[in-house]
Amino acid sequence: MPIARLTDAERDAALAELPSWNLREDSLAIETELKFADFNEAFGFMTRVALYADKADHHPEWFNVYSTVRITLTTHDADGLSERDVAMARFIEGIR
Ligand code: H2B
Repeated sequence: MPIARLTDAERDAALAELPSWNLREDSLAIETELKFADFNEAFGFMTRVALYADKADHHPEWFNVYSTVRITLTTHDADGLSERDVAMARFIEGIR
C-alpha cells in the first residue's frame, strides 16, 4: 500500500529534531549508529525495536556487531522517507 513521501521541508523539519540521525546521501533514508555497553544491552534494545516494528508494520534495516547497532530507516512503499520513519526514529530516541 503506497504511503506519502515526506516533502523536503517536512524531512528537514523532522531531521532538525533528530540530531543523532543523518540523511543518507541519496536522501531516501535516515541512518544512525548506537553503541551499548555489551551485546546484552544491544540485543535488548533491538528486541524493543522489533516489537515496535511488528506492531507498526514498519521494519528497520539494521546491522549489529556485539555492542554496535547501525540502523537505516526508509519506507519501501513510499520509495523514500515517510512519517513512519520519523515515528520509528522518535521511538528509538526514547529508548536508546
Ligand atoms: N517496512 C518498511 N520499512 N517499509 C515499508 O514500506 C514496509 C515495511 N511495508 N514493513 C510493509 C512492511 C508492507 O510490506 C506490509 C505488506 O504492510
